Amino acid sequence: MKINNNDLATAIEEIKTQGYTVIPDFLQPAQRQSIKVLLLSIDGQFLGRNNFEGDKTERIYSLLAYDKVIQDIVEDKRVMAICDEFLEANYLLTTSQSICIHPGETPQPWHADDIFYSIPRPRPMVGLSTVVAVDAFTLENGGTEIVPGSHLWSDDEIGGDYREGGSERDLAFAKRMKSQSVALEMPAGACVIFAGNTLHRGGENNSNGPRQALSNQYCQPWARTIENFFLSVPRELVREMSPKLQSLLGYSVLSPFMGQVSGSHPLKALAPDYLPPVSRLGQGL
Ligand SMILES: O=C(O)CCC(=O)C(=O)O
Repeated sequence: MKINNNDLATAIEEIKTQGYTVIPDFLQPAQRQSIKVLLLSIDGQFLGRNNFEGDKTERIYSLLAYDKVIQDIVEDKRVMAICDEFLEANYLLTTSQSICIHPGETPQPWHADDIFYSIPRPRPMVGLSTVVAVDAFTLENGGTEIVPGSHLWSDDEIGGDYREGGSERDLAFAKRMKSQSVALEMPAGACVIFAGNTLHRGGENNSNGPRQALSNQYCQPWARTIENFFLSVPRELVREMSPKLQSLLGYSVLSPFMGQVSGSHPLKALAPDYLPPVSRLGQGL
């Protein structure tokens, strides 16, 4: 499969060796335009509630539920081909969100997206993340910063709990990460795809304008997802989605039966007249 000028094999090799790869012209111009219109149309202030989400950063979760244009990006064939390489069959979408970093935002704490899974490092990735530049990422506006090769590091090489904090050790860690990182300068429409165990962060926005991005992330079919899509994406919407999207949202099983619903395949729960067996009790059904 061709991914811009590179082939799929090159992208996979880059993720294996450096922890990430960039697809420069990932979005078609019309797609990017639709995303901009969509994000402007979603009412509400979704400012972050902590330093990780970002006090001056807006996030809209379960983004794929808002529009088909996001759904198409979630199941983009190039991304799926890379997920197929690194994740087990029936992998899941773990989050789908927009990330708009506003002027004045400070850098995010360094982290790996699959930090939640308490499996000692070094270890294979549990997830695979994408960050799509809806606006161009520059050195000034908070483009993603990434530490090449950090997906291979052990817990000892990282140096303990690295999530956040102002202790001397945390500050020394942040300084070391900064010196080893690259700030991704990407044209609008580009996408970085990285292993879930690669250290990275959203950068600080010292520009005058917002830095809009979106991030779809995927995980192993046996891992708990960051977002609970069963509750956030109405079933009537899921019914209209492609089989691949339904599978990504958890209407699938890890063979032979993880994810089953009262002994049945979860797709059966999408039928309009579906009632869980327990609800049929006493109803003569
Ligand atoms: O916004 C970015 O560039 C990265 C954000 C990120 O890493 C996260 O929120 O987990």
